[in-house]
Amino acid sequence: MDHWDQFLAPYKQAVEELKVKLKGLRGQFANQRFHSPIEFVTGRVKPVASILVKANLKNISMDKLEREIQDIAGLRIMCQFVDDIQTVVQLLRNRNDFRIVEERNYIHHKKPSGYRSYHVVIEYPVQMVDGEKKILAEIQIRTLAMNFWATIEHSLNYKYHGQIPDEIKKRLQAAAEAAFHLDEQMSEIKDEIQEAQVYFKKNRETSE
Ligand code: 0O2
Repeated sequence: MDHWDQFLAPYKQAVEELKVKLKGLRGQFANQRFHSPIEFVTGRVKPVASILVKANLKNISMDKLEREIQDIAGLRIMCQFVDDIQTVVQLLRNRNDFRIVEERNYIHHKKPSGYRSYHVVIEYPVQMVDGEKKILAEIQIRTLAMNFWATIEHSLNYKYHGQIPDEIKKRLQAAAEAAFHLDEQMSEIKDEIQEAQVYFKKNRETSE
């Protein structure tokens, strides 16, 4: 096993475990026939190249990676409605299998790029063969519209090596506002949408 495999092993374990746990929450809501505040969950371990770029950018020495790069293990929870985000955050606060270290609300305080999301940094204990290892993981919680925007902006950032031309930047900022407006509109007809979803699900179940 090389140095990076060894370093990343607890992070890989944590991402797999957390994906199961968070997807489990979604399943529990579905079983109880409640609206699930969780639409879907994804997770990834940050690639070594990205860890090195971030460390370089933020002047973080190799011995401080574990503490200072908080999203080596990253989970993402997508929600249908903005209100669902607080419900999910509360669900996370109520758990006792990890400890919340920090919360960053980029919904009330959007980033200059237009980025909106709620970040929760947790300390998660992983059971390894040589004992328990506590690692940091970042859970990003956002609506489907916020996720759509962030995914597009992330690929443009990659394409332009972090230097998106001003004209495109402006369009992205406007698109972020449009996405937020879409979320607001959907929230206004939330009850109507949820009723339709329950009706749709019932009908599908009886016809199966
Ligand atoms: P990747 O490829 O997603 O892993 P900083 O990076 O300094 O802004 P910090 O302290 O690392 O911030 O924490 P923050 O901002 O809570 O979390 C960083 C992560 O949030 C990023 O990870 C992205 O996933 C997401 N993010 C933050 N700002 C933006 C943005 O403007 N646009 C998009 N698309 N995503 C953003 P990485 O490491 O950038 O990359």
